[in-house]
Amino acid sequence: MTTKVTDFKSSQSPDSGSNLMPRRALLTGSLGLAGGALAAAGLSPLTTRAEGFMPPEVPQWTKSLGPGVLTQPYGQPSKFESHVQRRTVEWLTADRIASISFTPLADLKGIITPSGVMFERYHAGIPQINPDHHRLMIHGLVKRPLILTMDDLARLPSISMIRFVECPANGGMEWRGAQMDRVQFTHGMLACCEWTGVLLSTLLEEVGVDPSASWILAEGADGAHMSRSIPLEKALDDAIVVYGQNGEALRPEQGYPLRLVNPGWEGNTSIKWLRRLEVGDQPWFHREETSKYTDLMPDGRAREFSFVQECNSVITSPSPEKPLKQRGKTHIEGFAWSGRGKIKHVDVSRDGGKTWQEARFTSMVLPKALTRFALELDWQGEPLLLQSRAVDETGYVQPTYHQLRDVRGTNSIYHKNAIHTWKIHQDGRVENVQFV
Ligand SMILES: Nc1nc2c(c(=O)[nH]1)N[C@H]1C(S)=C(S)[C@@H](COP(=O)(O)O)O[C@H]1N2
Ligand SMILES: [Mo]
Repeated sequence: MTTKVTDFKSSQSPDSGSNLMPRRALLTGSLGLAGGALAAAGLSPLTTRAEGFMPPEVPQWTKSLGPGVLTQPYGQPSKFESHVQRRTVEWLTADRIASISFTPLADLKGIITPSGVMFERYHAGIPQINPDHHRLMIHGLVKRPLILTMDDLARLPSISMIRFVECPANGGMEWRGAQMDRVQFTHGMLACCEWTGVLLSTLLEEVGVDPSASWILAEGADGAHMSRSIPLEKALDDAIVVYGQNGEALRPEQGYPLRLVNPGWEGNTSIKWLRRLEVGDQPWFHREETSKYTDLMPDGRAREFSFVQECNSVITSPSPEKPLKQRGKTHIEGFAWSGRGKIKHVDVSRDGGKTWQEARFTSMVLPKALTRFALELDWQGEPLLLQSRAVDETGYVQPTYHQLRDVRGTNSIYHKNAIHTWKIHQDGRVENVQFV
């Protein structure tokens, strides 16, 4: 066996590049030997795709020196991962200044969204803010109005928490029947990061809130001056004024140097580039809570201040981006999340909701955070209608499209959390289908 391996190595010509493909012809000639050696050792390739890249071959990168330290003072993902990127739906917005890009959910590992691929939503582009010049003003119904610098904020007690941020327009295109061809577009206005900053309640203690106060206005320093009214109750609960994301400073796209994060609530309320907090005794009824971010109900009335992102889930593999490449054992994987707390359990159906099986969690189960689930699948080429249905700790069950439309009609844009269906074709291709 050892001799054979040595023979095989010495039989190869030197490879000029690190790519193995040019040697493929050579390898094919030697495969009988390699295959024989493997079989003798009780080994066989797990997939047919492994052919031609099998031990005992030694690839070029193992026989040479690579780039040294500080080749990239700030590291980047491997070039082979360049398909993992934000993407936009071109017809969705007229201009990239006021637009949205989507998180590549199908390629995420674990529950943390890397900062570089978190979805971005701007109403006036990204302001380039010098943190030394940034100020946060807190005023209104308070005893001691304050203007804080970033240094002032750094001196206050900090806290870190892993929480999702989701735009309530996530899935909105599907309300009207647009069947997007990637899970990135059906569900990718969603991300989950570790956020570090100061609890808003800590700041409110510093300024001393007047007993008559009940609402807070948060305003951004971008050209849109984007603003939302937040009930004082949320501000005193878990709202956090954030300067850190996934172990480093916030990214400019995410609000550098300072943003609000309202865990579990409409992403729209998590004001980026935060420059002003005003304490008042009623909401301000600004643009983003009247003209936008309300839900037009079937009776013609509009639901407003629908803050909570209700329980939702989606299968990320298989998905249009992750077709089934071969028959046999694999597993179904996805994300579940709820703006009301922890996920209690997730069921998966292969037959469009007729029968369900409980999935298992493959990550930590944190409140208001993405949670991963998985279920084994032994696929023999039969067509499937895959669905996931999440239940949160309040007992809320993710609705079907039918149930959601019964209550909300067809005029909504926001808060679509219906059970999603992927059709798996016999060739393993995955299609987005709306299935009641
Ligand atoms: N100042 C400001 N804050 C903002 C926005 C904005 O355009 N300006 N967009 C909001 C919207 S609609 C969403 S969904 C979230 C998205 O956060 P992200 O861009 O970090 O993903 O930011 C919110 N905060
Ligand atoms: Mo949003």
